[in-house]
Amino acid sequence: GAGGTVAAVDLGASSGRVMLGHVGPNRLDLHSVARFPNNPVRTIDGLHWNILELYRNSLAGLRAAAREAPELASVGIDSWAVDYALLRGDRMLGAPFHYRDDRTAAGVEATHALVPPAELYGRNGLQVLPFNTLYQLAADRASGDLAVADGLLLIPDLLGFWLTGRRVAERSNASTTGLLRAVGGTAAEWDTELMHRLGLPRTLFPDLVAAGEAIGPLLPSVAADVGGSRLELVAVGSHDTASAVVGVPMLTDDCAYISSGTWSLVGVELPAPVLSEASRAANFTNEGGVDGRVRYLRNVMGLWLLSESIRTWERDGDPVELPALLAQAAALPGPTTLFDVDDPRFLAPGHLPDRIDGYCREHSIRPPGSRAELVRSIVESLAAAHARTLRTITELSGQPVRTVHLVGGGSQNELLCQLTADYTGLPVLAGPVEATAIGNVLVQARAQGFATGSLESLRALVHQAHPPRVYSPTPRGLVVHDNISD
Ligand code: ADP
Ligand code: LRH
Repeated sequence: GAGGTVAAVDLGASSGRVMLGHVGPNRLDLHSVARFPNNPVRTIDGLHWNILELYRNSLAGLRAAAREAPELASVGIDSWAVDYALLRGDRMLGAPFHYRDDRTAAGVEATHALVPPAELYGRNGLQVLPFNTLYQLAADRASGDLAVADGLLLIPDLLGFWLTGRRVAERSNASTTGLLRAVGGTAAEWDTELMHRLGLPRTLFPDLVAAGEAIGPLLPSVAADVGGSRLELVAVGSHDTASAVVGVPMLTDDCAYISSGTWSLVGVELPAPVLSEASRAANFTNEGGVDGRVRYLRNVMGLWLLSESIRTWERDGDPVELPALLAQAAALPGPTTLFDVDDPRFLAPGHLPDRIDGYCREHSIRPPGSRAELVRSIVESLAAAHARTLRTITELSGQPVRTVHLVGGGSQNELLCQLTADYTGLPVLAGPVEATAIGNVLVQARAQGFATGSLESLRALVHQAHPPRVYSPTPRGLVVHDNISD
């Protein structure tokens, strides 16, 4: 075919965007038609996503896309993982909880009392994160919310339901619920026995679809509003990290990736999951990817540490210019205070500069003084965590890693890219910034016949359209007081 045009709705934890992608045999052009912040809202019962605003902004973006490209063939939606809405009939039962809400701690204990963690890992292959969907559902069960619900949709599937009236669960995101059996391959199914043991009715969950399958046309009322009467919704890697990894321009199989945004997702792509006891002990995860691939990775706390610090300063009436602040941080002489970015105290929203200070005092290390020092400390500690995680991945998976790709918003952070190269001793290939939207676009384009081939050929197209920027490791004479163990 000669190619065509598709639209990606990509909702990250910090912002959303709608992008138009023109794809052909040798063509991949992308530009954004809408960008909007994603600001969660705390109400009396906890922290929620402003899902209606995200939907309204997504619709406005699709309207702009259809106006600009009347030939638009399809739309695909991805978002952050694990979160969901409960439904009764067609009605959403309250705004979805944010995964950083603290209602789930008891859910982890309650779940592990019913199914021991070692058995759970053998079934779902997931790292224990307190916000995995199954732990959130244990909290909903305890609160009684589950008793009044008859359906559940993960965030991208919820927006897809509002667009088309079709209820599905796309597999890559479903794998982050903890309720899919045997991730890897294209045959992963709901673990009905596990649901039964956890007291979760099978009927809550819609049927699974795979990335690349058509979901359906827009509802007439939506098509009239958006203006794209021929538009259909196509399932993509609806977990943003699944789409991001499709968009990583890896040309060889000795590559690791870091999807760097709110989180740093640090991992490799494998044909099958790693379910060893060592892997469980190191809290590595096996998430389902596009084309049955497995994302073997670990969540590292990520640029949340920086964005939440900035939010604190701005809330206190002090506007912050990120590029200027990063330049000041880069100009500081070392050595820097290194702290464990993955300490659980950093997960919840709040005053992160104070918490980092508290961590340092508790561990008898010098707390960062100025704002620039704090930023340097965050970025350098994050780079050190990237390197530690990559070393462990090589050990646990047996996969050699000679090149590190860093994609997402964090690929614009030169200090982070350079320090990641320095700490790993490996070349870091930075970009594209919009790897997630690119992966979303490419899976739709392949479904429409605008592109063909394996993920490898799609990635070659990404490499050609967005040649990554190379950061070579420098012998900085790093004093590695990296005494943090995994
Ligand atoms: P998410 O998908 O989790 O919302 P993104 O991939 O959009 O995250 O990345 C957001 C992050 O990118 C911000 O928190 C910020 O640290 C970083 N970032 C954005 N713009 C810049 C910039 N101009 N320079 C350096 N870093 C940037
Ligand atoms: C990144 C991400 C990550 C999940 C987290 C909830 O946006 O989807 O892969 O672990 O958000």
